[in-house]
Amino acid sequence: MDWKVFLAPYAQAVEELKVKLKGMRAQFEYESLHSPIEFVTGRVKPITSIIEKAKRKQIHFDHIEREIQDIAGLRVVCQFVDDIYSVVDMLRGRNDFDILEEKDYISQKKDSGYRSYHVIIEYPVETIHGEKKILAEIQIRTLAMNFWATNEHSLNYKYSGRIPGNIKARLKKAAEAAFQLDEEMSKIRNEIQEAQRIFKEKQEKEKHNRE
Ligand code: 0O2
Ligand code: 0O2
Repeated sequence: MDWKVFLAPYAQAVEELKVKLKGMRAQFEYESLHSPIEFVTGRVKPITSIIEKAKRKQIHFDHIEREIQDIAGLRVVCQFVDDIYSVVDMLRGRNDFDILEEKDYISQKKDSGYRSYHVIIEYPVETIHGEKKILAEIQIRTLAMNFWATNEHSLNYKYSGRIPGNIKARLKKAAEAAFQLDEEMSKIRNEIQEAQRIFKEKQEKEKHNRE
């Protein structure tokens, strides 16, 4: 298998979707509105991870395109839990891709403690051989969920997926703390946004005075 050729449309999709999702954030800024998007990242799954996942899930190489949904992966990180649902609504309203599946690991968190909202899309990429529809996974989560998932992911890597029991228990506690943090921040959301608005106005005034 020529991986470079196989992965090319995925790399293009990730770059295009990053521009599009970052563009949504920029539009909120132009209109001086609170952006439900804090930042956007994207990656093409490393070849070794694709092979490992295919083996683990017993997926034949001919079926990778359909059965591994996160070869192209985008991540949208939000400040507040409500923002996640605003982003999901906006994704549902777009005409440049089709949503195939939504996985709500927020109301139904995973056993590990993982929380996030996943949207699987079918995205058309224009190639020199015509249109190719590929699958991509958009993970939408808060800063707190992201902090937890990033650390848990590193530990999983360190322990090759077999995290010792005592650390697992700590991670579950940390997941509960992250959940509480999201709850508290939602409760004082208006206060936080007011503070951010005042800070931004002050910055803009100072910039204006300097020019
Ligand atoms: P900014 O605002 O100048 O930082 P790229 O191709 O470089 O645009 P890529 O390859 O996805 O994007 O880069 P990466 O390193 O994965 O990070 C993507 C963006 O997310 C970067 O911003 C990071 O600064 C931002 N980012 C990552 N972690 C955090 C975080 O914890 N908090 C915040 N606020 N931002 C974070 P940009 O797009 O380069 O622009
Ligand atoms: P990566 O690139 O290392 O993040 P699965 O059978 O669960 O492995 P599936 O069926 O594709 O995979 O679906 P799922 O669980 O909806 O989504 C998979 C992705 O969600 C994972 O990708 C992670 O990015 C994230 N994820 C799911 N569960 C957890 C978890 O418990 N902890 C963390 N940190 N992330 C999680 P990969 O394949 O692990 O790849």
